[in-house]
Amino acid sequence: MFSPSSPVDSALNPPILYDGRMATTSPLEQVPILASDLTRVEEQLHVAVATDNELLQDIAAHLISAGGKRVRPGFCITAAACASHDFAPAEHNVILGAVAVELVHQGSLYHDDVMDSAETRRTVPSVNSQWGNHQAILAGDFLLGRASEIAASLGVEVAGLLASTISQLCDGQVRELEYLYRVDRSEESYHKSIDGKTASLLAAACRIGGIVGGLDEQTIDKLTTFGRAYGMAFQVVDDILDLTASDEELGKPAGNDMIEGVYTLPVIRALQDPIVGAELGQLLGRPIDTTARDEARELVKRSGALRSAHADARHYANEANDSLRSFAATAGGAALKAAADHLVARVENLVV
Ligand code: GRG
Repeated sequence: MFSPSSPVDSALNPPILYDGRMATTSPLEQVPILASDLTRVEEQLHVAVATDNELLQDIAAHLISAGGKRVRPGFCITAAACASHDFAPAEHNVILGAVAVELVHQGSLYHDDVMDSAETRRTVPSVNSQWGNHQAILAGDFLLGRASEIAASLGVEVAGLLASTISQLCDGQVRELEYLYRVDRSEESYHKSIDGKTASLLAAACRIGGIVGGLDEQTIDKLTTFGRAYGMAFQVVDDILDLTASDEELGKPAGNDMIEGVYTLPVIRALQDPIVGAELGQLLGRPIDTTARDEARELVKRSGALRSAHADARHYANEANDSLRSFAATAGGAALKAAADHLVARVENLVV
C-alpha cells in the first residue's frame, strides 16, 4: 500500500535495519488508515507555511520537504482514535493539532541546528548551512508562530498547552547547555533535560490528540502519561543510537554528542564505571576530535553502559504501555503499545 521508505511507513516503524535484523511487527499494520491521515498532515504542513514571502516560504518548507518520521503527528492522530473501536479517518481539527505539534518540533530543530552548527539534518543540508543562522532562527520562529495560530484555532486549552510545551523545550535545552563538557553531570540532570527537550512534546502530541478528539479527562491524562514516558524512552534510544549507529543510518553525523560536550545517559553511567570510568574521564571534559571520540565510544561500549541505558528505555516503554492498558483492545491503543515496544526493540541488538 505504501513504500517502505515513505514518511508514512516510517512514522511509527523507522526503516532502519541493524545487522540485517528486522525488529518486531509494524504498528501500522494494525492501523492502515493512518497512512491517509498522514498524507493529509503533509498537505496541511505545506498550507501552514504558505506566505507571499517566497524566500521565507522556501526556508520554512525545507525540512517539511526533507521528510522525517512524523512520530508526533502519528501519535496525535492515534491518540485521538484510541478510545474508539473503529479507526475512522481523523477529523480535520485532529489533523490540525498534529500539524501544530510537528511545526513546533521542526522549529526546535531549526534552532537546535543553529546551536550545534549542524551541516545536515534528515539527510539534506541543514537550514543554517544552506541559508545562514539568521534566516534559520527567523524561519524557526515563523514555524512556531504558525503553530501557535493553528493551536489558537483549536481553542484556549490547546493554545495554552502548546505554549507551555515550547517553554519546556527551552527549559530542557538550557539544562543541557548548563552541563556541557561536565563529567560530573548527574543522571538527575540528564533526566530533567530530556523530559523538557523531548518528552514534553510527545506528551503534548498525545494530549492534544485526546483534547481535540473529544476524549474524557481521565483518558486524556493516560494518553499524556503515555506520551511523556514514550518520549523519555525515545530520547534514551536516540542517545544510544548516537553512540552506535552510522552517519548513513542517522541522516546526520553520528557520535556528535560527545564532540559537542553533551554527555548522555550511557556516557554518564560509563563515567561511573570502576574499570573504564577514569580513562573516559581523562578523554572527556573538553572539546575532542573524532579520534578521541571513537576511543571514548569504545570505552562506553566496554563498560556495559549501553545495555544499562537500554534497560532504562525498556522501563520507560513499560511505563508508557501500562498507562494504556485499558485501551489494549482498540486499534489505536494497540498501535501505541506496539510503537513503544518497537522503539526499544529496534536498538536491542546494538547494545549487546
Ligand atoms: C524554539 C521550540 C523551540 C525550542 C528551543 C532548541 C530547543 C529549544 C530545543 C531542541 C530540542 C531538541 C532538538 C530535542 C531533540 C528531540 C529529538 C530526539 C529530535 C529528533 O526527533 P525525530 O527522530 O526526528 O522524531 P525526525 O527528523 O524524524 O522528525
